[in-house]
Amino acid sequence: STISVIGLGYIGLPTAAAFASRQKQVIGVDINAHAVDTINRGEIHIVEPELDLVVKQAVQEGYLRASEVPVEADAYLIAVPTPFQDAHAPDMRFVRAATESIAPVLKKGALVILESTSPVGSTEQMAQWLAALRPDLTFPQQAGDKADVNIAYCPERVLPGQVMVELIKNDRVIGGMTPTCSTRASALYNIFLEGECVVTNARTAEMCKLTENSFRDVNIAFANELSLICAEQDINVWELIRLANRHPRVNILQPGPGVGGHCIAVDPWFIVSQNPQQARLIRTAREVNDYKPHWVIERVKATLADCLVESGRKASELTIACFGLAFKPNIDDLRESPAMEITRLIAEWHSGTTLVVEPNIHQLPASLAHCQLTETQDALKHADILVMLVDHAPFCAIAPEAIKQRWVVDTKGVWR
Ligand code: SAJ
Repeated sequence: STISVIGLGYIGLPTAAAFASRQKQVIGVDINAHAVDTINRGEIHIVEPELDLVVKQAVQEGYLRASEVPVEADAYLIAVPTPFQDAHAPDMRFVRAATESIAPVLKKGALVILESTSPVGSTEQMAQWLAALRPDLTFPQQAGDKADVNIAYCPERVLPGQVMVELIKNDRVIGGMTPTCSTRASALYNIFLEGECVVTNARTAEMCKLTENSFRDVNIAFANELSLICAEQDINVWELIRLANRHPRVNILQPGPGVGGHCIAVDPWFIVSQNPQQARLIRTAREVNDYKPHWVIERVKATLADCLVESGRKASELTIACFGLAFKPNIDDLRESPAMEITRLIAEWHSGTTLVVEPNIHQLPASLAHCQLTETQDALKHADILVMLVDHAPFCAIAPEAIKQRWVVDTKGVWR
């Protein structure tokens, strides 16, 4: 039997590789020709620990290949991005395009699984799109358990940076449109899953994914709000949280420069846009977290102002070094990264040099054309102001004696 994964990004490629590593024939499909060529050479176009080896072996042994066009398969997994549009409404264009691309090759007996984070009702919507394009087949919304095609929503919940472990170990929520859909989807994931398949319906599974990420967002917002309060009250927020967390029922997360990535900063909006009246706390948490980068910029500006007064130099003579661009530690993923946004705004406004240290990339993105990418030692030597944005392991390892600068804005509390 053949498994086809549509969308070979941070989720699709590891999933395709996991099936292929269990000796299943997997065809990965992506509209990005560069990704397809790279994978067919046995290489990867993203950074994720261990993924390169698994893909290399799967391609060499002939279990995994990539294609730009969908082919006939027994099971399809759709793992394409679902960003949001203006006013934070989910943008389902990629899911729709992926669904429509498999419709012509869909055969009787196929299983279609949506993995992309999606608003409640998306799986039913996908089934309707398919039914409209394939009147010759029956679907669960019409034929229930007797449908020619089975459909389920099965969200991923892997943590970037630990995908290859979490993909296999985490429990998986399986939301079939019918009990047969759930049974078939569970059997499919059990090919590589060591965690448990927990069965529910499609709508609950859709909401479950959104709930998990909203829970985390609300909790990070709590920590970020504390960091603003503590700055006003002259209290070290990291010490405060350490102390409060000694309580057996308190477990506060860590404040930072804001919330990034393509999940936590996005998914809560799907709940808010569908339930604007009810989702008040979830919306406020998003606003608190989205405000944090702007607060950090204000801190940098205030620090520069102090530095000007004390040093008697001009702003154009001062160098600011930003440590970290990624959306979280020890990865290369810059998507929706608050550190990127902060660095871009600093570089736009600062008349002197802006240095960037990001050990996980080799070239600065175009939006940071005015900055210079450099190494830690160089930045420590030349910068007047240090801005700590991402607690990458090498940054945490910098000895306090090595930091001679008096002017430090530390959003992660690692150089305190
Ligand atoms: N962050 C903080 N403070 C913290 C924890 C995180 O500021 O205490 C920030 C990070 O720096 C980052 C953002 O939050 O900017 C998100 O990072 P994360 O590690 O919380 O989550 P992601 O986006 O890498 O992955 C999340 C995970 N969801 C949950 O933990 C509930 C992952 O399991 C999901 O699979 C993933 O979203 C996804 O794809 O939806």
